[in-house]
Amino acid sequence: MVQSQLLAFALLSAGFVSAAIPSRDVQVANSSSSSALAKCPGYKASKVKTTATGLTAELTLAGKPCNVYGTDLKELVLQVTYETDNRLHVKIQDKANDVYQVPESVFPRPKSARVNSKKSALKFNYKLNPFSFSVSRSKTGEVLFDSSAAPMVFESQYLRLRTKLPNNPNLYGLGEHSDPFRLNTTNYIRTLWSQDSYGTPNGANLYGNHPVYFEHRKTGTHGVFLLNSNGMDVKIDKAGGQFLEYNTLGGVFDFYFMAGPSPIDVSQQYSEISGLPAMMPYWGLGFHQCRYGYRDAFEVAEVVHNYSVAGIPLETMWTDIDYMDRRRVFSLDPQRFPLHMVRQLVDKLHSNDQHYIVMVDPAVAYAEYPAFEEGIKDDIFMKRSNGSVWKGVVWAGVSVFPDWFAKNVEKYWIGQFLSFFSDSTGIQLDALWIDMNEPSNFPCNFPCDNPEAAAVGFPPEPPPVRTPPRPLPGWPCDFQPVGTACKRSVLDASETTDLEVRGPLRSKHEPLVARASGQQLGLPGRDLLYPKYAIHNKAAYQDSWNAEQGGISNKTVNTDLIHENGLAEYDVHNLYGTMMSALSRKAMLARRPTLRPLIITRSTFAGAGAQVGKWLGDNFSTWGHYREVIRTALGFASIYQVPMVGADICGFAQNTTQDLCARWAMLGAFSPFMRNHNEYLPTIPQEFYRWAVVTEAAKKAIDVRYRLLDYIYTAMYQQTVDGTPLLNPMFYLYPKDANTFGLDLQYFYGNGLLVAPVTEANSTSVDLYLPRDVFYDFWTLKKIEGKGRNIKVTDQSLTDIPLFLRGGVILPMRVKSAMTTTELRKQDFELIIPVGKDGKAQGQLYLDDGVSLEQKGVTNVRFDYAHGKLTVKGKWGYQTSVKISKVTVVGDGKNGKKVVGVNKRLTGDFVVKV
Ligand code: MIG
Repeated sequence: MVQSQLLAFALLSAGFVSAAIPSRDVQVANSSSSSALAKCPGYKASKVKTTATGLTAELTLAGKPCNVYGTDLKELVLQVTYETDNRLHVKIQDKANDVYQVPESVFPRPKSARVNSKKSALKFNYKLNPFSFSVSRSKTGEVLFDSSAAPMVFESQYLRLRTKLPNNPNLYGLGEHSDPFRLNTTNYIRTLWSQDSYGTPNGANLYGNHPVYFEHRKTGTHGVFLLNSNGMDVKIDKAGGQFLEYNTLGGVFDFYFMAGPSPIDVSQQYSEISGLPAMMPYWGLGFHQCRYGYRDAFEVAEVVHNYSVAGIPLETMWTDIDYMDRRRVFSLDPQRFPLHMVRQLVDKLHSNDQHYIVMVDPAVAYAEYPAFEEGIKDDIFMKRSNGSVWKGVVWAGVSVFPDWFAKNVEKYWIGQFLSFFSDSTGIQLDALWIDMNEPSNFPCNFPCDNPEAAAVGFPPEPPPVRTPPRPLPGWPCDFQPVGTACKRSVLDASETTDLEVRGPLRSKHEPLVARASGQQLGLPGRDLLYPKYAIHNKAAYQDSWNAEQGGISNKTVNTDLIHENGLAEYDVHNLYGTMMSALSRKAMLARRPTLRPLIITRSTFAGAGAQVGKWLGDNFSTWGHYREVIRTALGFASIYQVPMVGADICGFAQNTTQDLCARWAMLGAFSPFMRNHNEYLPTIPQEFYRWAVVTEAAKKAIDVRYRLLDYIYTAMYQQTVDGTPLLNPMFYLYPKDANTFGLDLQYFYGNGLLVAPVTEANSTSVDLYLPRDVFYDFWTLKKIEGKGRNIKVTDQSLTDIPLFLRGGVILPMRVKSAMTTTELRKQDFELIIPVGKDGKAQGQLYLDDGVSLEQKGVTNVRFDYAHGKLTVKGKWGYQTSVKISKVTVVGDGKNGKKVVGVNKRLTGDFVVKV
C-alpha cells in the first residue's frame, strides 16, 4: 500500500500523469442540500442607526433555524462604514464576537478612516425583512452588488451569501487559479483552500488564496474583497439568474467594496486594503537559474560556469532541498554540500556580482538534530490535543510543523536564520525561497495516523558522493579534480553533521489555556475535521474531486489542531504560507537589517505582496502551461498586489523541448520574476545553454529585459507607492474596448510595452488584437495603426518575440545590456519616445541604490514630450555618473524616426529640443 503510494508519487513526480489529471467535473449545487437550504429563513434587520459615515443594525434569524451545515446563529450585527470616497466596508458578524475572524496581526486592516456618506462614490442600501443589502454607484444608481438573490445563511460551519450579477459579467480574480483570466460564468466554482498543486490543474484550488474579484463593465470597474480565510467555494452560475455566491466554512462576512471606476483605480484601491507591495532589490529582477536535483556543490558551480561560458547573463544561482542533510531543513549535506564548499561557492558568486538563494521548507524533520530540538525547547511546533507534537510526512520523513502563532516562534525562526544563514559562519544567503507552506504533507494521506509507515522511503537515497568531476576554470581548488596542483582547504571537523542527542524529546506540553469568549477564537463544538459542507478541495495528486478523500485535511496538517493562541487550523489554514512569509521576512531582516529582502513563496494569502514575491509552483513543460502562466501571473500582479511574480520557465515537470524552452525563455523575460527551474532526473536538464537556439533566444530576450530593467523597476516602484499594476491586462488600458475584456495571451509589461508571444507549438505567427490606438513595432520602430481588430504577425522564429511600443509612453532604456545588473547599472540611458495619437508622450524613471530598505536619496522624474520638445522634471536625489546619451522620437511628423545624441547628467531638470 505504502509502496504503491510511493510508486504513484514517483510516477507523478516524474511527470507521467499529466493526462491522468482531468479537469474536475464540478456541480454547482449539491441538490439534496440545496433544497434544505431553500428552507433557511434569512435574517431580519432592526435597530438601524444611521450616522453621517455609516450605519449599524442588529440582525436576527427570521424564522425556524434550518441548521443545514451547522447551527444557525440567531443574533448578528451589521456594521457599515464609508471608509474613503471610494471604499465601503460592510461587515456582518456574530453579536457575541466568538466567531473566528482573520487576526489583525496577520492581515492589518486599513487605517480606519471615515468619510461622510454623501462624499462616497458608493451607496449602501438595505431591506429590513428579509434582510438584504445592495451597493450601488451614488451618481448613477447602478447596482453593483445585491444580496437579495438568496436569503443569507450564517451557521456555525457554513456561511452563504449570493449576489445578483448582470448576465455574462466580466469577472476577474478569486485566485489562485490557472483558469482563464476572465472567469467562466456558468456552472463554475472557485475553491479557496491552500494546497500543494502539482500540475496546477484547471478548475482546482491551488497554493494561494485571494478572495477578491474585480467586475468590469463598460460603465466602470469595481472590486469586492471578502476578508475571510476559511475554506470556501465561490460559485458563479446562471441558473435562476446570473449570480456569484460565497459558501464558506466559517468566519464572518467582512466585505470591502471598491468603486473604481477604472480597473487601475480598483487596483490602487485594493492596495490600500491588502497593503502596498514590498519593493524588491534591483538585482532580483535579473535572471535566476534553479533546478531540483543539482546533486552537489560541483554541479551547482558547473552550471554557473556554463552560463558564463555561454555568455548568458546569470544573476542568481539557486539550490533546492538538495543541499540539505537528508532533506532536513536548516542542515547541510556534509558530503555533497559541505559548509566550506558552499561558502566558497557563494564567495565566488559574490565576486562575480552574482547572488545565491536556497530553499527553506516549514516542516522540520522529527529527528535528533538542532532545528528539531530547539523547536521542541522553544515549544513552537503544532500539537495534538494531548500535547504531543503533530507528525506528518514531508521529504525528510516524519516531520513536525511550526505553529506561526506560537509565542516563541519568532525567536525560534529568526534564531535558525541567524545561525544557519550567518554571513560569517554559515551560508551567506542573499535571498530566500520558501516552499511547501500550504502546508504540504504529501505522502501521508488523511488522517495521517501512522506517519512512520507513510514515511517509508523518505528521505530518498541521495546520489553517490563524487570528487570534483572536471576542471572548473577560475573556481577555488576544492572545486578542481583531485590531483590538480592547488591547495585544498582542510575539512573542519565541526562541519560534519554527526548528530548528537541533546536530551530527551518532550512529548507532553502544557495544556491549552481555557478559551475565553468574545475573543474571535472560533465557535466551540464544531466538527473541525469533517464539516458538513464539503468545499471542492482537490487535494494534491488526486485525479478527481471526492468529498471523503479530498476532505479539507488531506495532504496538509489536520484541521482540528489548535494553535497555541487558541485558533483552530480549520480557520487559519489559508494563512500558513503568508505567516511563514512574514516571519521569514523578519528573519532575513534580522540578518541584514538595511537590505530589502527578496523572498519567493509558494503559498500566499491576501496581503502577501507586502512581504514577498511568488512563483507559480509546479507547472508542466507543456504549451498549455506556457499559455496559462500568462494569466496566472497577470492575476498576481494586476489584481492581488503581488507584483514580483513568475512561473518556472521552460516548465517544471515533464521534459521540455527546445522549441518550448526557447519561446518560454523569451516570454519569461517579460515577467517580473524570471527564473528557469525544473524537476530532477529523469526529467531532462533545461538550462538555457543546453540548446544553441535556446541560448540565442535567452540572450536576446535578456538583453532587452535588462535594457528595460529600469523601466520595469520604475513600474514596480510605482506599484509599491500606490498600487498601480506593473503588468496590465489589455482591458486595464482600454477599458471601453469590449474586445479586450477576455484577452489573456497578450498583455502590457509596464504600461508601455505590449507583449504578444507566439503561443502555439510549431507556429511562427501570432494573431493579436490591437485596440484603436497607435503602436510601434519594438524591433523596427515601424508605426502600426491599431484598428480595433486582430493583426497577424508572421515569420517569428524561435528567437523572436513580438513586442510593441504603445504610442504615448516613453521608455527609458539602458543603451547597452550587461552580464550582471551591477554592470548594467553603469550603462547610460536612451529614451525611446513613441508618440501617441495626439503627438505627445509621457514617461517616468525611478532610480535608487537598488538594495537599501531606507533610501538616502532617490531620483524620480517625469518625461513629457510634445511638439519637438522633451521636458524632464522631478526629484534628483540619487547620485550617479550615468547619463542620458540619446533620445529617439518615433512617429512624430512625417519622418518616422528622429535620433538626437545628448549628454545629460541625471542631476537636475532639463529640456531637449528634438
Ligand atoms: O515536493 O523542493 O514547487 O519547485 O523543486 C516537491 C522540491 C517540493 C516543490 C516545489 C518545487 C521544488 C520541489 N518542491
